Amino acid sequence: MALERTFVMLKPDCVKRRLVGEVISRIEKKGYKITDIKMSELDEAFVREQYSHLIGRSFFPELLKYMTSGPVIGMVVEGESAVRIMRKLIGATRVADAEPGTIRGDFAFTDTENVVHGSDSPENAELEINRFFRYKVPSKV
Ligand code: IDP
Ligand code: MG
Repeated sequence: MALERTFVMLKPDCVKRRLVGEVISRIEKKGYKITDIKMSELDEAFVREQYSHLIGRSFFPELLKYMTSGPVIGMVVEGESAVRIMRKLIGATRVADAEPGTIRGDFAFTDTENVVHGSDSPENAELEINRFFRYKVPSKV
């Protein structure tokens, strides 16, 4: 086991459906610490970078429309094996495969609008954290 950090993003449907507290509560109850958080709207360029592995797939236009449909909340989540274990808490990508008890298993009902994102490796976590938080204005206080 290793202390890790991962990037978790509450997607537009999560914010619209008022599931933010529920999802954050599950992350905290598992014992993880949220060490940074920001609400933001994503633009097309961001979504194309974040989901570059899916450009060309038939559902990409739908994914782009969804991810730019409203604000998201990005977080840095820290704890033991945070990358792998957060993916377990989140559940499978496909709604039919997401087990009850996982966030997607309990709340998602389409393959696209699946409530929450979690990085799939420590390397991608660092890339995704930098991508999401890079526009943050440094505090002068
Ligand atoms: P992940 O979010 O579980 O890591 P990825 O394969 O990285 O899954 O896909 C990113 C996002 O693209 C998914 O969370 C979902 O919103 C959307 N997506 C992935 N596969 C499909 C699909 O087959 N149909 C519709 N949307 C999909
Ligand atoms: Mg992924």
